[in-house]
Amino acid sequence: MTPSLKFIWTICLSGLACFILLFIKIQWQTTDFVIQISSIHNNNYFSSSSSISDEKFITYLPHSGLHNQRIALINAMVLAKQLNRTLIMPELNMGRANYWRESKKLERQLSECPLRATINKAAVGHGTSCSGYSRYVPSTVSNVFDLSALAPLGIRVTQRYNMGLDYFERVYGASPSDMVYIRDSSRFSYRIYDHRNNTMDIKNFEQRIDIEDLQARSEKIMVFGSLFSSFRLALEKPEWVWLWDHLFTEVAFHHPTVIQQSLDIIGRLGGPGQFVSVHVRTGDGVFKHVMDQTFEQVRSRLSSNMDNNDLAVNDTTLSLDTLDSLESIQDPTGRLDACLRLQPLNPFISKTNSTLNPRLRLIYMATDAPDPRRTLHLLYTEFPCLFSLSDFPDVITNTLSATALSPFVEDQQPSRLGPLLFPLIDAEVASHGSAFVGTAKSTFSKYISYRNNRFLNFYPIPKEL
Ligand SMILES: Nc1nc2c(ncn2[C@@H]2O[C@H](COP(=O)(O)OP(=O)(O)O)[C@@H](O)[C@H]2O)c(=O)[nH]1
Ligand SMILES: *[C@@H]1O[C@H](CO)[C@@H](O)[C@H](O)[C@H]1NC(C)=O
Ligand SMILES: *[C@@H]1O[C@H](CO)[C@@H](O)[C@H](O)[C@H]1NC(C)=O
Ligand SMILES: *[C@@H]1O[C@H](CO)[C@@H](O)[C@H](O)[C@H]1NC(C)=O
Ligand SMILES: *[C@@H]1O[C@H](CO)[C@@H](O)[C@H](O)[C@H]1NC(C)=O
Repeated sequence: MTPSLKFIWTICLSGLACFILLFIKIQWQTTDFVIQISSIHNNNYFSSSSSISDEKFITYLPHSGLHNQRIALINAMVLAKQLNRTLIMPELNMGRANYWRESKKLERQLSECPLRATINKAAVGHGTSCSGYSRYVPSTVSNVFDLSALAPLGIRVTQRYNMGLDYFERVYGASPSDMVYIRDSSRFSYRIYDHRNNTMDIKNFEQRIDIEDLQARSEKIMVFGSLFSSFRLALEKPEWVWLWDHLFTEVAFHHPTVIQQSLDIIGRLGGPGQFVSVHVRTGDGVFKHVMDQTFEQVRSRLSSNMDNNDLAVNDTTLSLDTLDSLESIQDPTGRLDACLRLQPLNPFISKTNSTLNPRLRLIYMATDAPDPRRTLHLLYTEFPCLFSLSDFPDVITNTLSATALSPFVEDQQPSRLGPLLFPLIDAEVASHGSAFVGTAKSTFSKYISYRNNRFLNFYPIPKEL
């Protein structure tokens, strides 16, 4: 027995040593990262780093809202893996969306407009060549997204620190012959297929590109135009389908302020899985239309689950006393306390409170509606235990006053990034519901839905809401 014990000790000790080495390496990399960030404005920083290596790269031009940028990023990560190239991640725009433009124009806009916007707002107004960039807020990708899933998958990424036209020459020492451009002249110009025999439909794209043709290119840097759209990649092989889904689930918003503030709200809602969540998109015309549909689904989810348990309770059995006493509490904090007292103690352990009317279920609503208690008051009347971010004013204050949110905006006072984190906090809280109902066709809802599935896989919750 002694030798095997010795063996175990050896394993443990070498494991520990590896861990320490890894830790030191991570620390070192972190420091390195900080150095890179602090020298964003130092144009010469990278010029010496262009090494003679056979490493090859891909990159693309970002545009549109945050969720669309995220989809493009995930498409690019899958391509990086398929092509065994390092992905040069362009900056993320956390602010108002810029529009898709044909590659050459978009490339020029990205190189000039964000900077111009910080100098002179009028230079990026309507009718200028920079229209659409007045509220562009760049950030590094890792500042916003959790990229820890990439390394174990063998996906290499690096951050692009500015969008200058001479970037590849300056940083990678690339000459024109080292570059290959896959430009797009329309929003849906090319769809990329994962193998030649893939017969999936081209959908609304104009041109087909096979991955084999991209793999055959030997240029050092491959620059795509737009990579946005969930349909950009025609993936048929199970490993690529899996990869896309996996990245869509794992590459999550992980900004420290987002995590802290959403944990705060989740805790006050009784903890993860103690509430139902819903995403109600009201902003655009399209979404306004589906709002009723969303709530119809919430109603049916709430009541069908009660039915399943043979606990059908209709409005006549809803204790009027309970409702009255809840409605008399105007202050959201007091209301939340009262609602929490009605909820099942812990759905992870106990069954639903059999006397709880579905209308009294605790619900967290992520929404883009301004002042939802006023604009969506009918919903609050129907569901007295409905809460949203606006009911947590201290979270809002903390988020707004969080400092040094991004190396790109740290000199901005007040921080321009702060308010842009609200949607991310909404999404994070909603991901922790025991059930989630989203708004049809919203990419924002799709994100929450994937994250909610992930959460439920980690913490299986009894079938009822
Ligand atoms: N605070 C907050 N903002 C939201 C919410 N839903 C949508 N928004 C805003 O609306 C934008 C949605 O645009 P996008 O990300 O392209 O998703 P989609 O239009 O729903 O597919 C988000 O970036 C937010 O600014 C929400 O639940 N809470
Ligand atoms: C993938 O790229 C890396 C870095 O350039 C290289 O070292 C490696 O050999 C490549 N792998 C394959 C299978 O080509
Ligand atoms: C594509 O189809 C041809 C003919 O059916 C077959 O010989 C070939 O192996 C297939 N290639 C791939 C990558 O599936
Ligand atoms: C509601 O429940 C009560 C008591 O169980 C029953 O008498 C009544 O018919 C129900 N009403 C509806 C609309 O289902
Ligand atoms: C269940 O809900 C009722 C009100 O509907 C409440 O009186 C009771 O205390 C709750 N029970 C538990 C165990 O929370």
